[in-house]
Amino acid sequence: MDSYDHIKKQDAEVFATLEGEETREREGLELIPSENYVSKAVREANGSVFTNKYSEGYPGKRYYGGQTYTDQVELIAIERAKKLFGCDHANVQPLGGANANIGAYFAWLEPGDTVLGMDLSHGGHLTHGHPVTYMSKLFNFVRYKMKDPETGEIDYDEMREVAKREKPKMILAGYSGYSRELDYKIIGEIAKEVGAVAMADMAHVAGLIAGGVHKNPFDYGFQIVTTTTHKTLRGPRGGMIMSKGIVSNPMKAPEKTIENLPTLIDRAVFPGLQGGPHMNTTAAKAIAFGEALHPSFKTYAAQILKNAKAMEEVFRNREVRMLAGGTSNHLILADVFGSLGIPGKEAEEVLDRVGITLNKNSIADDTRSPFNPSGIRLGTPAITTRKLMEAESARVAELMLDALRDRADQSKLDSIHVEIKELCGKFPIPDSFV
Ligand code: DSN
Repeated sequence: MDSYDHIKKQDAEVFATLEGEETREREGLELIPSENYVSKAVREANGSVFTNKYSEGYPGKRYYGGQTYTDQVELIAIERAKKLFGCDHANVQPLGGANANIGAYFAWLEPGDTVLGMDLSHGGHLTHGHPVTYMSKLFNFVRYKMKDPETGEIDYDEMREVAKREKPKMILAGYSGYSRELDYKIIGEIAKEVGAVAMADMAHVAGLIAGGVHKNPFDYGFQIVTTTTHKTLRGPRGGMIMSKGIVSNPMKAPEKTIENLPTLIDRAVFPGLQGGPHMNTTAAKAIAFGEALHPSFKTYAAQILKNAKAMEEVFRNREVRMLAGGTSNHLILADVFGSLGIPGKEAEEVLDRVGITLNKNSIADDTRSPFNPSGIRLGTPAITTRKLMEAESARVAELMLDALRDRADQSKLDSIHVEIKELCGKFPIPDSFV
């Protein structure tokens, strides 16, 4: 356990929550596909003195004094991000993935403009224009879907048709509940045909792209790529926007052209959307990007996929329906209501009781409510960080399905919980990844 000496001395109430969370993470398996365990170095940076500093503006152009080291650390983060993803520009200031997406919209779109994105129940994300978001009131979001939820193939013909009809200013590739890879080449071509900017929200798969096991949208003509820095990328909670184009002085408003996207993005993030960036998080991002540039990250990314495949095989053998017919990335979306008669909410609760954390999730065209949907979503980034391999991943999938089957039998659940704890003991959360 981390020492947290000062917190312990000063604030017993908060200390108790830290202690509880640390035990929960140590003794349970994390299968939420958007979560991961960061290294101690990332956590140290996140809790560092940089949290004290205001740094509105950009390196060399700040509105407050005392920026020698904040400038240095932000430049390190930017250079590493550019190297990792092969682009001209990175804005590392977005406080999260939602801010990154909103910043990208504000950089390029005018109110009333149309965005073509993935249907939300087919895997798209809230920030891609769900009716509950403010963005959906500002911009007009239209949708593309899977052709067939059993294979996961996207209906690219329909995408082209909708794009020609609706004339979007932006086509958005990205998802949080889709288990295949998108065809960036076709999406990039469609965007070009209709004169739209191609933007990828790679939040879920950033680590897979950084590790070279998934394609990089920048290689297929995409102009903007947003991401979170946690999830598969294994950094601190935060966001980032990358682009191709001319990087120029963010203090001067440029003409609205594709080439000027980097500067349009900088100005959209600050002063357009945010105030002071969180420099402690920027330092932690810099460290995480350094870790992702290390050769070992390629092995990590490849193992995430192998582990997901091992779990997929168990689900298939036990005849549990998987959306998109399985997985080609780090996540699986399983229709537990359709296959096992267990609603997603109950499945999540049963698995929590045996030390397995995942989340309930809507499935394509779900008729159940989002709060008690038909599916569960699970993924392998965090267990792969713990160094579980295919055999252990398959065993975890077996134990999950056993727990769901035997959910009324407490003694069976208890023995599954014991096995999960033993597995956690054998595969502790590492402090360092390089
Ligand atoms: N909340 C994230 C996820 O779990 O996919 C997306 O923002």
